Amino acid sequence: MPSLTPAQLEHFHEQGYLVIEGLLDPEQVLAPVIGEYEGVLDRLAAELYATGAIPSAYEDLPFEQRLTQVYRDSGKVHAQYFDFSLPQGNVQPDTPFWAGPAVFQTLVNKALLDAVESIVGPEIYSNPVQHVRMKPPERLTPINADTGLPQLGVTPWHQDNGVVLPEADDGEILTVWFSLTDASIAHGCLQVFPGSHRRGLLHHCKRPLGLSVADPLLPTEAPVSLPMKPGDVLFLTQLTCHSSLANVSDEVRWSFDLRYQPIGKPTGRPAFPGFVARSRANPASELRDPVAWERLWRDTRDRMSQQAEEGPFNRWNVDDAVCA
Ligand SMILES: O=C(O)CCC(=O)C(=O)O
Ligand SMILES: [Fe+2]
Repeated sequence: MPSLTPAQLEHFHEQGYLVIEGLLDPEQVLAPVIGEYEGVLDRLAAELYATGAIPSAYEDLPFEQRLTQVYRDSGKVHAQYFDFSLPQGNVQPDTPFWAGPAVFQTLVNKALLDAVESIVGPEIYSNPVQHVRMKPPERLTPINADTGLPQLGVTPWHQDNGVVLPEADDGEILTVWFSLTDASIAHGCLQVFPGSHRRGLLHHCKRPLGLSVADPLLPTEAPVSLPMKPGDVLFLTQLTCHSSLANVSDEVRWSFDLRYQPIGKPTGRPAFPGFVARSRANPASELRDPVAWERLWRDTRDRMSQQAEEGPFNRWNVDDAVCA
């Protein structure tokens, strides 16, 4: 059942974003995900310890401190190890990813899909552009030797439509962002430019921090910061300009960003696998098996690692004058 009220929908369509507080139950929905990732970190720490990359597996540290310490000792942010997506290039037969059952249950969570249904309609496809982002305290994050910047830090201003292919331009891909930990301003929460979705797709440039809206095109009014608690959920249109702040706290900011769209429309990233999350017209087509979901990603990894690159993944030209 669609769950957003007319007033909430109006806010979403007028402003280009909407925060629903307490949509996900932290105990019932988020705790199993956190538990699952504890096992993933355990494996990463054991692997790095076995190869001598870290001096201890830090079994006694709580999750966040352990993650930060493992990244620091190894000099590397192992983001791909935890992500439920693949890199856009150089996929290897053993490229790590994590598409576990607790993650899957979150993607098809009823309360989440009820809210999504209010915007996307009753035929809902899980778009494969999705990430877990565990952003360590910035002062403890290993530096990228090429750029001199933290290996994982602020996300620059962008529109999600800008990071996919033009095939998705006419669609309605809804971004769903939530945090498993406190995402205050100090933790590096998201920021948006309200109403920016009405300006169409803006030119993006390749920057050291990632694809970002060309500076001269950015709105000049003040952005709005969106501090959120675990269980709160943010919805963004595919054209809403957003970014995230640096994590200047002592804790990890640990978020999921998911995307949903009407079934049958291009995803903007055809190399990656999506699935039917909800279909009122054809419930039998819904994917309900977490193992089958994991297999979709494993098969994709196998295919991509055997083929020449399946690019491009976006439309932007590094030489464009507006990016100079
Ligand atoms: O979590 C972040 O820092 C950025 C998230 C983002 O850009 C998104 O969810 O689309
Ligand atoms: Fe984004």
